[in-house]
Amino acid sequence: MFGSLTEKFRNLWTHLAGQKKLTEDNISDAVRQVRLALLDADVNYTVVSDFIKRVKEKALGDAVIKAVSPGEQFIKVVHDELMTLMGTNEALLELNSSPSVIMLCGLQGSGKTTTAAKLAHFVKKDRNKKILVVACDLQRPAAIEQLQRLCEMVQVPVFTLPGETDPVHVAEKALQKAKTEAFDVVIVDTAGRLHLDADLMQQLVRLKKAVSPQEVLFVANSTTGQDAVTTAAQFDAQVELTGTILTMLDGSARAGAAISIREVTKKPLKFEGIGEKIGDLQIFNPSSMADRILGMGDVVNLVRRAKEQFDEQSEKKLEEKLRKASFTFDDYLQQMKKIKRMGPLKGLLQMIPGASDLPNFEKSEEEFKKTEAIISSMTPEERLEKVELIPSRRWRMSKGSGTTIDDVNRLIKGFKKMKEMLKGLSKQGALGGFFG
Ligand SMILES: Nc1nc2c(ncn2[C@@H]2O[C@H](COP(=O)(O)OP(=O)(O)O)[C@@H](O)[C@H]2O)c(=O)[nH]1
Ligand SMILES: [Mg+2]
Repeated sequence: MFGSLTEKFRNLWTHLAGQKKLTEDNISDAVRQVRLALLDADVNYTVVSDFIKRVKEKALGDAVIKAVSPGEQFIKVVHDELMTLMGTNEALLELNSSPSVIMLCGLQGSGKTTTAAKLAHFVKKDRNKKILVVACDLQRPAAIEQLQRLCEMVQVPVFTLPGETDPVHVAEKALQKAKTEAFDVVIVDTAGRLHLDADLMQQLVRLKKAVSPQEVLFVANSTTGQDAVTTAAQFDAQVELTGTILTMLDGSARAGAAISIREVTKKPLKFEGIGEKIGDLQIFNPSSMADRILGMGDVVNLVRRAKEQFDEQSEKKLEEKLRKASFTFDDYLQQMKKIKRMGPLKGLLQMIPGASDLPNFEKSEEEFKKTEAIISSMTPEERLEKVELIPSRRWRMSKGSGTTIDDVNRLIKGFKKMKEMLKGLSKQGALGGFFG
C-alpha cells in the first residue's frame, strides 16, 4: 500500500539489525530516515517533528529491553508511536440514541455517497439495526439516484423529498419518519463542493442543528494528502467532527493523511474505505495500520493463525536449519504445504513480511501444485542442494513434472527468495514470534 514508506522502513530495519544498543549516534541515521519517509509520505511537518522527538526520547530512554535486538527495539518504538498517533484503539460508532444520526461530510468526490451505503451495510450486518439513509445532496442531479442504486444493493431504504431544494427540510422530515417508524440509525449523505466554501459550511451547520447527529464524520480521500488535512481542520472548526473515515486506501495512497488528520483534528479515525464495492469498508485499526506502514505485514494475525497449524517441535528444527542456512527444497515444500493448510492463500501470504516479493503471488494456488510436482521430480541430492541445478537438470525436472522450464526456474528463484527472507527474519529474531 504505502510502497515507498514501507520500503524505507524495511531498509532501516535491516540497517539496525547488527547494532548492540541504541545510541544517539547509531539511531541518528534511522531517525533521519523515519523523518524523511514520513515527510515523503506527506505527513504534516509539525506532526513529523513532534513524532521524531518522541521516538528519540523513547528509543534512548532507559526502557530498552535486553531480550530483543536494537533494530527490533527501535522499530517497536516507531510502531508504538505510530499507533499512538493514529489513536491506539479502534474507535467505535456512538449509536446509543434512538434514532442515532450519522452525518457524513466532506469535499465532492471524497466518497461520501459510497460510504453512506457502505456504512449502512456495515451497521446493518454488524449491529443488526434498522437503518434509514437520507439523500441530502441536492446539489447534483444524479446524486440521489447514485445513493438509491447503492442502497438498493444492501436493501436499505433511502429517504428523499422530490422537488425539495432545502436539504435541511429533507433531513427534518427524514428524522420524523425515523422516529415514528422506529428506525435505529439514520445516515445523512450531504453535498460536497470541489473546494471549501462558506455556503456549503452554512448548509452543514444548519443541517447539524436540525438533526443533532451523534456522529459527524469527515469523509477524506486519503490520496489527497495534505489537502485532506487542511480540509479536515476546517470542517472540524465549523461543524465539530466526531471522527474521520479514510477512503481510497486501496490505491497507492500515501500514509500522510491517515497520520496527520487524526493528529490535527484530535478526532478518531473510525473506518477505512478500501475499494469501490459495498463490502469495502472496515473498522480502522491503528495497530494494523502501523504494521502496514512499517511493511511488517499483518504479523499479529498471521502468528495467531499460524500457531494453530504449526507444531512447535518441527518449527524449532526449521529455525535451527535456517540458522545453519541448510533450508532445503524439502523444507520448502513442507512449509508451502503448511501455509496452504492455513487458509485462503493470498490473504495469508500478504500477511508475511516480504512475501509479496515472491514470484507469481497472484497465482499461488496453481503454483503450489507445480511446486509439488517439480520438487517430487528432483533427486535427493538436488533437493538438498548438494549439486548445482544446471540447465540439463532443470530440463529433466520440467519433463518429469509436466511443467515448463520457466516454471522450474521460477520455483528455484522463489525458493532462494524464501530462504533469504526466512534467514533475514531468523537473524532478527522475528521467527521466534513467527513460528514459536
Ligand atoms: N477505489 C476506491 N474508490 C472509492 C472509494 N470510495 C469511493 N470511491 C469512488 O470514488 C468516487 C466518488 O465517490 P462518491 O461516493 O460519489 O463521492 P462523494 O462525491 O463524496 O459522494 C466514486 O467513483 C466511488 O466509487 C474507495 O474506498 N476506494
Ligand atoms: Mg455524493
